[in-house]
Amino acid sequence: RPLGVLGFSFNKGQPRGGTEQGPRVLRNAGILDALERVGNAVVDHSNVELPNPPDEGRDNIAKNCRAVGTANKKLSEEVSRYLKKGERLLVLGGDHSLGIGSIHGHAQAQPDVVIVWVDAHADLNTPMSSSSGNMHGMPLSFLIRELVEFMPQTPGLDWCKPCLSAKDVVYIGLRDVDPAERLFIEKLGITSFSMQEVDKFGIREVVEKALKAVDPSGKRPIHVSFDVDVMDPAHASATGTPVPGGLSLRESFYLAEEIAATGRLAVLDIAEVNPLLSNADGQKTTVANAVDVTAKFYGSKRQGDVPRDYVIP
Ligand code: DIR
Ligand code: MN
Ligand code: MN
Ligand code: MN
Repeated sequence: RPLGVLGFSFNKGQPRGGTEQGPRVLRNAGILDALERVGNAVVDHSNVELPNPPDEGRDNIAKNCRAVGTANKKLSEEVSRYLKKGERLLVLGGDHSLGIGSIHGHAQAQPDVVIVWVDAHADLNTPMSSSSGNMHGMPLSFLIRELVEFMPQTPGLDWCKPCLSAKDVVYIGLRDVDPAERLFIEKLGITSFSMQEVDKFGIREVVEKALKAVDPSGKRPIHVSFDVDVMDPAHASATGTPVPGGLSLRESFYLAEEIAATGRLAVLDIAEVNPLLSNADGQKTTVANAVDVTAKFYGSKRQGDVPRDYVIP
């Protein structure tokens, strides 16, 4: 199956400029090449065309909700259209509010999708429970059916009907979770492997348990939403909300290699790369590591790869 690539050049789900440059810096770092080298038939669909939204002020508890809603509606439509054409998809963010459109679109095309949310944060706040008002901390609340009773009408997001059950979602890497998010996780019974469980079981058992929890049959399509801040700031400092104590590069690679081995990765989001933060060195390593982890999700292996057209010299 072809691998479509969609850029989502967007920053209004959080307050810092720079995430809109994620797609550009990831492409410049050779992400498409890295994917082709290991046998993927890559089709770059360029960036989702987004309207230039007017300034919204602070009239809603979910900041910039109209811009976030409009952009994500567009993303949802494109994701669903390309999946229905038979492609797999890589979505290059952009801030993590992109989870709304990417997962919504995925669920329209493949209603039995399961979500592996790989992040330091749970991104499960409702507009009311959020203390920041930043929508990159809210995407899952707009998608999970069991949360509808807690959701306000949000301008710009009326199109987004919840399409997931709590049991279709599993977290890996959590270490900065707000009180309401923790309560939702418990109330709804969302399976979660925080960094505490990564320490306790090791990444090998965590990945195995996570995939088993969300899909014991091992047959359903997988959507991985990967926030680069899940990685330790030593490996990904150019991101808006770095949190110490994260996944090592090795743990990140292992997770990606195991997901690749399932053969069921349908959509991968790479979110929250911000090339305007950190320092020159941090920017370089963050982008390089994001590219390397992405390649592992699509078949590149640490044991070594033989490129498709390789000839022994
Ligand atoms: C926090 C931070 N939980 C919030 N969320 C972040 O604003 O809701 N998500 N940084 O990636
Ligand atoms: Mn196209
Ligand atoms: Mn995060
Ligand atoms: Mn996130």
